[in-house]
Amino acid sequence: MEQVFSTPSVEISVGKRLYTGYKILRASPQTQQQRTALLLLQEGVDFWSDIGADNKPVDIMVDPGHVDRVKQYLSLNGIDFEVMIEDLQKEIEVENDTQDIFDDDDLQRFLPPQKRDKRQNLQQRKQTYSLFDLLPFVKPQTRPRRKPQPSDQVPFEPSRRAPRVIRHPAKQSFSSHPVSSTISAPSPTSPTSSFPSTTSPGASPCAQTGMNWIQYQSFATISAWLNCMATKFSDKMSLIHIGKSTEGRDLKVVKIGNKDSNKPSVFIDGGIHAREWVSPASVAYLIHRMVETEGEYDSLLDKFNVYLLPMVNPDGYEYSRNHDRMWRKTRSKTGGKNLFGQECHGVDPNRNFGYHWGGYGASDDPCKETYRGSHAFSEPETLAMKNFLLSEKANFQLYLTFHSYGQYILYPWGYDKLDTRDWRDLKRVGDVTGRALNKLNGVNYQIGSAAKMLYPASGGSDDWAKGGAGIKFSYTVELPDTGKHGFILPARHIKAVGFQATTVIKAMLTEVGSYLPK
Ligand code: 0X9
Ligand code: ZN
Repeated sequence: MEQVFSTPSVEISVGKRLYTGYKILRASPQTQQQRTALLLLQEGVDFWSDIGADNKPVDIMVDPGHVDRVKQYLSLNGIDFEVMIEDLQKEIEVENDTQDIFDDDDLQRFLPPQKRDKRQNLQQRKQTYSLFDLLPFVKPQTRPRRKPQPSDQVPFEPSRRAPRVIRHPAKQSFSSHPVSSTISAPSPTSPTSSFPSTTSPGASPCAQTGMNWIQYQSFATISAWLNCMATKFSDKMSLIHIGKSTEGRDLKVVKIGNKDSNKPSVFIDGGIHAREWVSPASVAYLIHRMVETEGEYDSLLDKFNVYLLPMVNPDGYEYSRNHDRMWRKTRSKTGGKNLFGQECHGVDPNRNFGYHWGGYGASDDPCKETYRGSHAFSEPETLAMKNFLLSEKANFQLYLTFHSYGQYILYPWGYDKLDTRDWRDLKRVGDVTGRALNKLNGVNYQIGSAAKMLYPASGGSDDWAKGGAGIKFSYTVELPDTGKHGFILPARHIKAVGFQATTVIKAMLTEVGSYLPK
């Protein structure tokens, strides 16, 4: 592709890379020849998804200077394509807005039916629904299990509202994209409305950290929130420091459950890839629900200990917030330089785990998005996970890692199109989870082995969890959407996607439990 691509013109404003006029094209190759043509294109253009088998569409990010030539190239090769995102920068700028929340009909689904108002004018709506209606820090109002303790600086207080019982969230999805972009909202009966201020009765005791579910949060906020939660809910959760990132950020695992280490356990992580913001947000939401929802998780927590690492790659995440929204990798120094002499930082953490490390789909070029690292577990973040999973005295039965986007439930192997010996068990649990998501959230996930369903990619955490750590049930869940927004999922969807994550964990733990000795 040398003849097509020239020096990259990178627009930067106040230390941030801009994506003005960048387009996301979805190409649908139909033949091997067309896939080969895309492979050549991959040399010079950023792909959001890898080239898979069969006729899987591929999402390509193209800068404005090359849009016409890339379109021509696709047409010349007879490859069908559509424009998924017209101007990436525009999407980035509104992604974390809470302003448009009132303009958005989707939001109506976050509200209880009596509060929905389909055709009121905006001004009226603004008056009708305060922002506090959307604040997440509501204690779902069932009876408290224990009396307030003196150590609770902000004690639980019974709601002035009638108890809300979460039963069967209505089947709802909203889709405005032809390729079934489906994100379901939580039930209208789920606790979405809130008290008018963080100091009000019923507000989360950790709301003052700034944590909420209507915006993507900084690592510092998430970290402060975790510290606060561990203090306020010390009877339910604790923090385990498992190491530090390259830039010195703490990697904190939340442990929920009791001291019985013989119990079967699950490890859940998020934020392996920096730009997949909805992943750490959803794992944080899971922690919130597991800890702050009285009763909802009691029976599962009786059987399982749950370990959660909301952000595996905090350096990359912060880099994606402050400098380059599309950053995927870690931020370690690799020693690599590109054609223009610029240093190439970072390793793809999901190519850095030590099971079939360095095989298909993992690059040895430090300047590539899928750089595997100099050796397996070269990154402090992946090494910390490995050491923890191998040394913690826990009986891990399930490994679950949240990524985005695409709406997939993937199981090993990812390194090659091969089946595990127990693939039927993995598929069964995946299928049950997919059905639960569909029933409860009205959303469709595709289920299959990673290499066959997407593309072969070696060094993934899911493969290592199974092949290296011996955890039978291992899954990568690619959260929403299916491409309308891609990685730039507006923050107003966090709660709905987080709710899907709760459905995943409940279904998986219930099913995995049925494989365990009684
Ligand atoms: O390519 C990846 O690492 C994952 N997709 S993403 O778009 N989030 O980057 C999929 C990983 C699936 N698992 C393995 N290939 N082992
Ligand atoms: Zn990912």
